[in-house]
Amino acid sequence: AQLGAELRTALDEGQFFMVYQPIVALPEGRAAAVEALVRWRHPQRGLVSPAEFVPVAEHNGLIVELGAWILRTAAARMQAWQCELGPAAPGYVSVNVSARQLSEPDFPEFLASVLAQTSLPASSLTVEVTETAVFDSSTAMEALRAIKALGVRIALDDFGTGHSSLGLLRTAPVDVLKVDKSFVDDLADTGHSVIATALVDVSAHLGLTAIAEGVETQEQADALYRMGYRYLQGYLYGRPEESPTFRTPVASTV
Ligand code: G
Ligand code: G
Ligand code: MN
Ligand code: NA
Repeated sequence: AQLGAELRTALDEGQFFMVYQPIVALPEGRAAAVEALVRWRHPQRGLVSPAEFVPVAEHNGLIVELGAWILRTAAARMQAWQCELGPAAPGYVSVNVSARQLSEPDFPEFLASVLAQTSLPASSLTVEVTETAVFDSSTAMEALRAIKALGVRIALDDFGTGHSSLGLLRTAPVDVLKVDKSFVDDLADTGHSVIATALVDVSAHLGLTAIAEGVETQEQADALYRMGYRYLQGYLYGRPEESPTFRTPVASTV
């Protein structure tokens, strides 16, 4: 309850800020995209993890206002990079959207207004939703279709950790599959590596872009590349930072 009450103050006093982590395209090694992640600089507690406060904000409903701030901030930042860097800018920014936000009836309309206000092309924005958010709500599928109609891409985040359904990949208007870090962590395990291979194959056949998350070592990157992954994200290529620089290439060739 304490943290919940403090979230209101945090929004009013500007204690939140965004960090951005590169999503790298191989073999060139350029930053094809960035994922936007929120951080909270608490005046007493220091940095509080979103793993801690996002569920609280979901519960008390403040995620709608916080999520709106996150989308506006990330879209404006992406637009600024496009102006400053031109073709050297990442292709799109990927923003996490919570189940509660997605279930707001006017969410697609809100997204459209953010694009208009920031002059960001719809194709430069992707929203990340979890499979659970899509399954748990009767209106999520409708929202996804409306988002898609704007020209905004949709990524299914943390794939493989929830009630993963391959059927969902076919029926939901999904463009990007983010394969959860848990598979990448343990590629030495045959079961994990078989699933990671299956997911990149399914993605290719369904016309989805597969992104492997949580890549920390060159060995993992090499193994994922051999499986067919061409988009990787993780500490190996860069931590989430307030002001990332998009040097090319970010990655060494596999
Ligand atoms: O960045 P980090 O690993 O600390 O994030 C922890 C968790 O918080 C992850 O599940 C991530 O998806 C979530 N998260 C981070 N930033 C955002 C955000 O801007 N919006 C939402 N809804 N969740 C976020
Ligand atoms: O749930 P979601 O995938 O949005 O959350 C991404 C989280 O993973 C963020 O908190 C981010 O900081 C974290 N992260 C990104 N890359 C790595 C990595 O290589 N290793 C670890 N341990 N965490 C990572
Ligand atoms: Mn994510
Ligand atoms: Na994820």
